[in-house]
Amino acid sequence: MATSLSRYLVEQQRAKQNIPPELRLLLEVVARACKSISHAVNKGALGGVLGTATTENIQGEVQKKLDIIANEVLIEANEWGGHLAAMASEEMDSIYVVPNRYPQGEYLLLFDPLDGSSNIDVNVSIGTIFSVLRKPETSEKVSESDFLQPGHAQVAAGYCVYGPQTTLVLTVGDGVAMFTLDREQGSFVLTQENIRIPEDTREFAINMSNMRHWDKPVADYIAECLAGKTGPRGKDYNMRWVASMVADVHRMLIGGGIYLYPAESDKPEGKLRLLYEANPLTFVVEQAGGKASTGTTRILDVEARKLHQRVPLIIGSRLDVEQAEASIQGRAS
Ligand code: AFP
Repeated sequence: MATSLSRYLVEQQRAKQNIPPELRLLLEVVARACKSISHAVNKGALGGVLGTATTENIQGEVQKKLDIIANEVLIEANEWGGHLAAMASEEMDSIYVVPNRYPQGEYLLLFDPLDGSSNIDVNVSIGTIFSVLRKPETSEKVSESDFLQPGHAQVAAGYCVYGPQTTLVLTVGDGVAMFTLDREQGSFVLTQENIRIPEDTREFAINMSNMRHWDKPVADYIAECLAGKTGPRGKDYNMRWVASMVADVHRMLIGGGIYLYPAESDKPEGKLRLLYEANPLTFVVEQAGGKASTGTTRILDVEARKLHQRVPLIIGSRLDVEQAEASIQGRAS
């Protein structure tokens, strides 16, 4: 019999005591919200959800209607269950504290409700990324500083890709499991456990049109990949760039590869957000045997100083990330 997400979580808790009931509720609610977002994405033009809203988010990016819808779905689904103290999102300037009319729980939830917004209207894979932290015991009244924890403090993380299939990928710090949405049953069904990323691959993902903004070590590393079999890396690489990190990272989770969004001269801090993009994807990738780095520091050890902090990101197959790090740090690889 197929294993549903609920059954998987219950059985994990029974065997390993690693998913207390509040965390299980939280993960089930996030999955339910992803199901609703998946339905909205699927309806597309028929649901009137495509196109741009009139608002901008904190990063000055014009919001798509679906960015706002996905954000609202996640907030509404999660605010009343008693499992959360507060939430933070790419689409909200500051944190959303659970209203007084509901009980407050011990967890904090961060999310990018819809990663890859530029792909919404053109029917290319997009996704939701989420990270779960425990509210620090020292804090009585929840505040933004409670969210500023290093990535290694995450208790759970994952993402949902809305592509040809809707796929939920999850870690609670004990390996990575993947669930596929069965639309007829209306539930996520376990389709792969103990996912491992191939250690060494021939595929990279980077936005080549930004080449003129890269630091020399990054440019040199990519030039070596492009040099192919007769170059220093001794193999022919393939390149992909979906422009939805969640889809690019999912591709490498299954087939291996390396994704880079480095610091660039016009984006010295990088483009991606530490707390709700880089950290959760890194938690998943590390749990699958991969690696993620700024080029000099493990992503999960980066100090979080502000909610919407950006970070340069190199993530994927272990050996490839180590080679990119070595190039950037001027070590022979
Ligand atoms: P949007 O969600 O604003 O489209 O950004 C997506 C993203 O953060 C990441 O998912 C992509 O890999 C990357 O940005 C694409 O960046 P470019 O637009 O520079 O290619």
